[in-house]
Amino acid sequence: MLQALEGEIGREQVSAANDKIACLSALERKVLWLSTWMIHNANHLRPNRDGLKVGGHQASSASVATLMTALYFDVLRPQDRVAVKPHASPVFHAVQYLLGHQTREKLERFRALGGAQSYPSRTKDGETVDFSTGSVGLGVGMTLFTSIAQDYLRLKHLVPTEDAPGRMIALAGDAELDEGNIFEALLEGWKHDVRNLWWVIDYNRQSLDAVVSDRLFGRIDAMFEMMGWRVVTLKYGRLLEAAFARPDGHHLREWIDACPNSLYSALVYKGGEGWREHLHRDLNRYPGIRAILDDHDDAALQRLMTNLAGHDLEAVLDAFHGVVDDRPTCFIAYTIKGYGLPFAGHKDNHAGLMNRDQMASFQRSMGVPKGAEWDLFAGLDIRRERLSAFLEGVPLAGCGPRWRDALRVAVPPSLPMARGARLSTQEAFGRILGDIAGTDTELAQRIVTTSPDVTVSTNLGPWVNRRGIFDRAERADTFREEKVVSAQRWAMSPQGQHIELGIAESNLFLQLAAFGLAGPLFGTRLLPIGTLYDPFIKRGLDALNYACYQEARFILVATPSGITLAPEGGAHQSIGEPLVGLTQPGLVGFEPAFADELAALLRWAFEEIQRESGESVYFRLSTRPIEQPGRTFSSHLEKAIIAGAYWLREPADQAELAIAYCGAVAPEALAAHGELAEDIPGAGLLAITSPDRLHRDWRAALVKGEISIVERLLSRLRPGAALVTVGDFHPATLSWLGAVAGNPIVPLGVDRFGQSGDIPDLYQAYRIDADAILDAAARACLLALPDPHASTPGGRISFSPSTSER
Ligand SMILES: Cc1ncc(C[n+]2csc(CCOP(=O)(O)OP(=O)(O)O)c2C)c(N)n1
Ligand SMILES: [Mg+2]
Repeated sequence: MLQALEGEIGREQVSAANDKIACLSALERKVLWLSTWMIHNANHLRPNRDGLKVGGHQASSASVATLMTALYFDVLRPQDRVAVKPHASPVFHAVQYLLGHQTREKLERFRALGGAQSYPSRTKDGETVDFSTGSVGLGVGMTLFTSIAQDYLRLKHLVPTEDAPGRMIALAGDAELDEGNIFEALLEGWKHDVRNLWWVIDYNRQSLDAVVSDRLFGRIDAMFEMMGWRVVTLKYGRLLEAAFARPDGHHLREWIDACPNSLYSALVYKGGEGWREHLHRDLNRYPGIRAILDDHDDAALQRLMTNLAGHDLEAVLDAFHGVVDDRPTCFIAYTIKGYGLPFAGHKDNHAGLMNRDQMASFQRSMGVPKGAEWDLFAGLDIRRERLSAFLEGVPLAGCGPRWRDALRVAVPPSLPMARGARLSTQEAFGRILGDIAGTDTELAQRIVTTSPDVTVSTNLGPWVNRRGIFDRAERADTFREEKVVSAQRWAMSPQGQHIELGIAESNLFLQLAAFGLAGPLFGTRLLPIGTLYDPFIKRGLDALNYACYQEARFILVATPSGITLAPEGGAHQSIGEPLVGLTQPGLVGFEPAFADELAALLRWAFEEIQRESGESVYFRLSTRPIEQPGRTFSSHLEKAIIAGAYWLREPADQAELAIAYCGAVAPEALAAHGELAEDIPGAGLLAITSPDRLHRDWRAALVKGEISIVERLLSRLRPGAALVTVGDFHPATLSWLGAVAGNPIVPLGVDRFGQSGDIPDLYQAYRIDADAILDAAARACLLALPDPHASTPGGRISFSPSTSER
């Protein structure tokens, strides 16, 4: 009786498992069909107005159809997060469509305005996307840093910890592993003992241009194991394993193992006949192999020889479900690029599109009737109701929105001002943050800082001393325990609020991206601040762009900057970075000159990064101590500083000239302005705190037909008055000011670099010192249009050029 019952239960389990496999196989087929059709529709059936290829990657998509089916319809739990290789976007959209999270309209408009995006995009596709991808390698790295963010939140109990942590999963193309950021991330992950991380490598041995080097898997394997990862290799599917088990079958295995990637790919493309010819030539002496060849017609032989585990649903499911601990795991899944499609294995298939005839025969083979191309169930040998019921039970189907709401972190009405007669903005930053660290506010609790080995030299020291370094484990500060005197106290613990990174700026930006998405990903906001040297923004520029594209919110503090770095300069001088601030969507750039400006702006930044339509904020700071204005701070002034500019020295009504300066050159601008007092008594001195905000406001106002802030400021000058702009950056940062009201302009700035020296020498050499400003003022006045209202004809004013020209 008991035995019979057990038998009954066993049979039920088997039948449930079979049912699941049947449903998943049907979905796998559908995913392949829909992704292929989506691309075909976009390229061949939609009206084309510009003659450009729409594109989409049918081969890259087919390569991951099985892996994504297994993940999305069975393995993933709501708390798991995935970065999908960019060019598998059609598969991703097809999966979402089947889960009821994507509309047919969007699929029909794949790659069109408002349609499903070419590459999965948080900002454009919305909720279904956990991580945007596009620039290969970055999405993969992003999962690693998100895992650190998850640990950070859980270990501090900033998020509920009853549920198991999510697994951060990257579905990566094998060629993505060529990107340097992967290696940088791997090493950093090892240092931080990263957990709950899966990288699933679609090992199709093809990149965009070519077939990848032979035996690369060995290198990949060793690399991950060296970093403490588990490596799970999914190589052969069940058909091949069964063939290997036959008499002489091991020769077949050895043959495939030794087969160069290009030959394997070429034979995949050629099909059964090609395999037969080669196997016959190489292994005909083995009776068992001859028997295998005899048992398989060409189609069956092609099926057998392409039966890699990455296309074997059950093998894939076993591998994924086999990992139950939190050790980072790399799955090397052998696949075929274009699997199931006519150009499978062809080395040129990356951007290949099936033509109409190929599509028609593929459609027939898929059993999808004409007109039913978008139907969820057409062509599947499974009942609609059964598949619908299965889909309803998929954990990701009914889990509600993927993005979490997170409460705002309160920001106090003002931040402590760094006091002192002479201060640099970098010093002020360190002091303000150090003061916040000493408070017990929510703001202090939610700030998390990070820096790629320049924590001390960017003045994060006072913050770190008070708030400690984050580590999954408690680690003592040995120097302190050994009573070695040091200004830096670096105890490490899960309570720490600074993430110390190795020198890899790309990691910094991915870390900021991950922490800057803590709200939507985990439901608790963090306020990340990353510091680095300004010139090294360029090192991580693509990762910065990636972070902004995902609408991650963070504060970037770049210091020191420009040639003002002076003796330490030379190779470290930054020139074009303010233009990054000006041109990078999702990032607002500021370059304050004074400590009080920075305090107002930082406070604003903590609000801004939490605003629904806010952005991340970039501060370009300096190590140059300059005399502080020692002023009382009105709310009017505060507003102007945040808006981007204010008159530090008001111009007289209808003034002839204004000097507009930004950042650390304030003393030179003030000195030049002082010298001009005699020749042009009413000249104004415009302090610019954000070329970026001014420029945006100007453009927006032009569109709306309103008066911009900068226009209003410049309207204090007479029409056609002269302008000089100056900053320790490329002159293009401010030269556009001449176009606002048609003022003749002489823009000063730096357009070469590489020289160290002290500030007076460098400012003179690069022509941004007071003399240069005076010369520029003289030239600008010569260019200025005559004042129609002037009492003397000509209206030009002149004054002596600077000492350097005298
Ligand atoms: C940083 C970057 N460089 C270049 C590209 C263009 N690109 C897109 S996919 C690809 C090849 C990817 O090959 P692989 O990762 O093996 O994916 P597969 O198509 O084989 O699945 C390249 C070079 C890119 N998207 N990002
Ligand atoms: Mg590849």
